[in-house]
Amino acid sequence: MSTDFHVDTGNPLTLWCTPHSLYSGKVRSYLIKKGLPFRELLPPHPRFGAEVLPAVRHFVVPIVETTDGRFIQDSTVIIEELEHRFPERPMVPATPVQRVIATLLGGFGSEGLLTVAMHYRWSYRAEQENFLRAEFGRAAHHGPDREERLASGAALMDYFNGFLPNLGVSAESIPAFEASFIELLEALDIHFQHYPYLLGGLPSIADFGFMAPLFAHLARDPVPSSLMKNLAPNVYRWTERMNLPAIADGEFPEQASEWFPDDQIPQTLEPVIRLMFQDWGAQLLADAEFVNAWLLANPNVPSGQPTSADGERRVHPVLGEISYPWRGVTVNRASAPHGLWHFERAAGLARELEGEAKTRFDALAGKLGGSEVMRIRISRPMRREDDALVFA
Ligand SMILES: N[C@@H](CCC(=O)N[C@@H](CS)C(=O)NCC(=O)O)C(=O)O
Repeated sequence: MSTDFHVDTGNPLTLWCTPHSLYSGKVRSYLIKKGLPFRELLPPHPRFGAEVLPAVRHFVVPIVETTDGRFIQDSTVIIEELEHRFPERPMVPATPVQRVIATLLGGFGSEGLLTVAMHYRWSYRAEQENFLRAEFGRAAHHGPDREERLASGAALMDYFNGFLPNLGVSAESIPAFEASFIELLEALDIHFQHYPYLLGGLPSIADFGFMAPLFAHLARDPVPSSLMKNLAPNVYRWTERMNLPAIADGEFPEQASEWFPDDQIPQTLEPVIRLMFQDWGAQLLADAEFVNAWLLANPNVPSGQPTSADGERRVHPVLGEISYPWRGVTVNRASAPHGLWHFERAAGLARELEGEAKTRFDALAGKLGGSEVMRIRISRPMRREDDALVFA
């Protein structure tokens, strides 16, 4: 698979995915950059219904099937498990501040930018209807009949389209979400003119998290793709680079294929981190307040119960409704524990920092508007278990 690095896994892994899926884009670029051989299969394949669905018990992608017959769901868990199995060429920074920042950015990409990605896919549906039908069709139907596949795509689209209000998209909030996205594109475009990846010359979990929204939706769907190409061509180029096996890029001939030295965070990344604290932080603070109140009102939730209000296992569990001020508007949306789970993975690492690393991280968070966010505590831990998010 890779031209400059290759891990011999015996047999290739299988990535159950679709080309237009947000979290599949994250795992695909991870497998490519990690140098792990894999093949892709899509849900219309008969083995999906016969073997994958009974194992995972959600109709969902991405799922990685390992050569020892395990099916792993959740893009973050997949990366964690494969990092454990294949420790060569690590994708999680080893130094303390970079590790916290990479985990935070990976979470921001994976969950904090979901609304923007879904907004540009669905609020502009009419302008990109045929493309979306074809893409959703690929996920639902194999075969040469074009009309049949478009019809299958249309049926699936109505289900996903329905997610939008849960994510806080409304006529009032749309201008704020679009402004936040354009600011992020601008900050990233400057950074990617200096460096090929978020943490320098080597991709990390930060880049893979960002690939979730920035590839399948925002770089591929016609309306946001045109916006990204015109406003932030370096970001578009990064999405291409992230799907190439080579780590080095000829545009940066002097760049060593490694993370920034001495645990540094470069100046060009600071505006991106500031936007993360501001824009994802507002949601995390509202989610944390809601979840802590919910846990107070539901003290007898048993360990292992899924983090949905009704206790059911869901791909995107919801505990209730939240409402919070952000960028001059009110966002009304579902409270999404998955975002807090991501955040807590980073916040837990931040709390373990000691000495000079702690001083440096606290100073960086303070300078970039993150002190209040970094104080968030959830009164009960959450974990992934049996392919679902549960209370510990
Ligand atoms: N937390 C999961 C989310 C996976 C997910 O949302 N997958 C989408 C496609 S990108 C899906 O299949 N959703 C089905 C559903 O939400 O019912 C992950 O990181 O893998």
